[in-house]
Amino acid sequence: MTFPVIDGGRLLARLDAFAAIGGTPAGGVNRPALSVEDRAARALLAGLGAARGFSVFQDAAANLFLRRAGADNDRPPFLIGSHLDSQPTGGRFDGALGTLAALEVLETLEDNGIVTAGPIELVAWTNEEGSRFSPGAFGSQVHATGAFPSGWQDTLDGNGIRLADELAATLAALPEAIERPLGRPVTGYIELHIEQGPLLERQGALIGVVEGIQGTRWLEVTIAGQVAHAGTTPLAARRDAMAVAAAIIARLQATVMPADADARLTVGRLTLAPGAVNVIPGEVTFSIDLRHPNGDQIDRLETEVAALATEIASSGGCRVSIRRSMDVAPARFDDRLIDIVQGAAEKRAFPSRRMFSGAFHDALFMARLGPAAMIFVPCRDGLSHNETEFVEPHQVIAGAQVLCDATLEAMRVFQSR
Ligand code: HGY
Ligand code: MN
Ligand code: MN
Repeated sequence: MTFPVIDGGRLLARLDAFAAIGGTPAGGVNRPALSVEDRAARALLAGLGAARGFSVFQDAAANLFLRRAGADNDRPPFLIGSHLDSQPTGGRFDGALGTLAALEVLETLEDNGIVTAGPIELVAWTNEEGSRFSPGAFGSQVHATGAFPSGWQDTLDGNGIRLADELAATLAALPEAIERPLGRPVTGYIELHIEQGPLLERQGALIGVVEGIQGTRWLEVTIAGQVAHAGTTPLAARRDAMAVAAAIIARLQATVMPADADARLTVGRLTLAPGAVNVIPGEVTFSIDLRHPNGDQIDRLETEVAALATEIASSGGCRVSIRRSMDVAPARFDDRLIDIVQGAAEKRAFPSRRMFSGAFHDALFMARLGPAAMIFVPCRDGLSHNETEFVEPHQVIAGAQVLCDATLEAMRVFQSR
């Protein structure tokens, strides 16, 4: 089997073109899921695919698929891809790299007239980030489970805009896309992504052969106290929701991660009401992002958070309520596919290392449907979810080349049985 060389220049130019959609003055990208910017990126991707003769589909979750036919198109497709939505202060590579590298693979196969046993499809998943609408990995979860998360119609973004309305508008914005049913069988899935951490760079490795992803659980904690006058209310009479929230967050930061090197706890969003300088806050809501490689430990951490929040809230005369807004268990990838990725890196003499992912990805859900694996490339200083996110051109090209080689080998193994 020949393994064609991808067109690195074309891929780098594509990354620049997409980075301009929602591009920020600091050189990052603000392309929230299902926004006008997201729709513009989707339209550009669909247009590029259609121009190469790939058929364009989208499902009810607005997951976008570009399909390249194979010899036998009754076989389930092999999927490669990632996501186009970004964090508000995101980087130009998170998600876009894997999506555009997948397009580069399809075009390289087309340029070289390679006929695969079955079809291959690029997928751009809807709302991987979850920063505008919870939960994250929304599109891949709907694809893998065949159902929308319960209560999803009531989900609002920070401006009170409904997820359901933005989803409908996104579907309508791509009338040329053929509608397809949710959750169809796949032969396998490989996703290229930046590591978003420092390990590869520190060890001088070019390729991360990802063996699995840790679990993630998002909590929304609401503290209810009493709105009162800042000047006339003595300490003993205060039910200060902000003072209680601050005490809870300080105690969590002082205890959770120092006690367990594998645990990750982040408070990334906090809102309070009424928000006046001289009024004691009556209500505070804050997010907790909990992660751990071991699912049981996530349960333990959630129990700890609930107990600690209840104790501190009651001592401050406040009530506390906690709601889960995302919950994905750890996933282990397919050993055969991991070995194929490793083999592809070695064939190109790219230094590689095996590793786990601290970030969640759509591959989490795809691992429930069939063989899945991921390829990482380093990012400068391990920084991501940051506008200065950067990947060297040779690292971009190496990652896409390994994606192309591993995909061809995986299709040979998994699609010709
Ligand atoms: O939050 C995550 O792990 C992913 O980068 N969205
Ligand atoms: Mn991502
Ligand atoms: Mn991300």
